[in-house]
Amino acid sequence: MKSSFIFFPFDLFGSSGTSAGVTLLADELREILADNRRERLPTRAQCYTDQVRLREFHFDTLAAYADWRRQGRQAVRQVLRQGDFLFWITGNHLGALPVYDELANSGEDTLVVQLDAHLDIHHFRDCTKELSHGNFLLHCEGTLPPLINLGHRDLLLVPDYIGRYYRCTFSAAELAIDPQPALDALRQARRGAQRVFVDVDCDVLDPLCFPAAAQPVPFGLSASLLLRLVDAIWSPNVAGLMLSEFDPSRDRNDQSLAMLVWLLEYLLLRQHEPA
Ligand SMILES: [Mn+2]
Repeated sequence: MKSSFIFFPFDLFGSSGTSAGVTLLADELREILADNRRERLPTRAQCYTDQVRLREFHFDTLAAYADWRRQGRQAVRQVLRQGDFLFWITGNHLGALPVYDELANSGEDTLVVQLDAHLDIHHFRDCTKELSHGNFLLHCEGTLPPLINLGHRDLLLVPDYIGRYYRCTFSAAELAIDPQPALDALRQARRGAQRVFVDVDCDVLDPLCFPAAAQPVPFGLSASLLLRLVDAIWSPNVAGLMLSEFDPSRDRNDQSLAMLVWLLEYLLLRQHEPA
């Protein structure tokens, strides 16, 4: 199985500036692959270097945006049809909507595990009804796949409303007190689903360890807890990873960039290194 990276620098309707994060990560990945190819000594990276496909979108003109959702869906469909593992790297979280559109109506077979400070189903008086990065799940074309949220910090939404969209949620506060119930639930959930997608919004992390989130929210996850959760989800059924909300203009000494690059290389090894 190959790994297909789609760099989709969409950042309209919230968190403008995150498109630069997508471009930066695309440059980093190309550099890593080129470095790997130049190396003459054996490295672990050899297992994935020739298994990576890379495609980069550009939204430099108004016209390029006109058809963003359909174009995104097409790219997702193509990757999944080829049987590749999908790495969907996008600007704001709304940029993941084409993936959700493609996964809609697939029933119980497909599970999405979101790591996100927000439950993106906001509907309050001061929220726009128009599509935004805070409500985009309400705009999915079709029935949403079953969702699990990890790490939200929501203090407003009531459980009945959340339950309409999420199979279950584990807030950052619950995870801080005891992550075990979430780890157990993930291991069980991944066995029940034929396909699992992991959707990481960078603001799930604590601003102390990840300063470059476009909308920093306090009391986030530590990097090591993020790894524990990802490990609990990871299995051959995981078919894709979405990544969003990295705003490099807020970074400190490339600390957040280094974390994302490390995570991507780590996941490539998990995908391609023989067990
Ligand atoms: Mn978020």
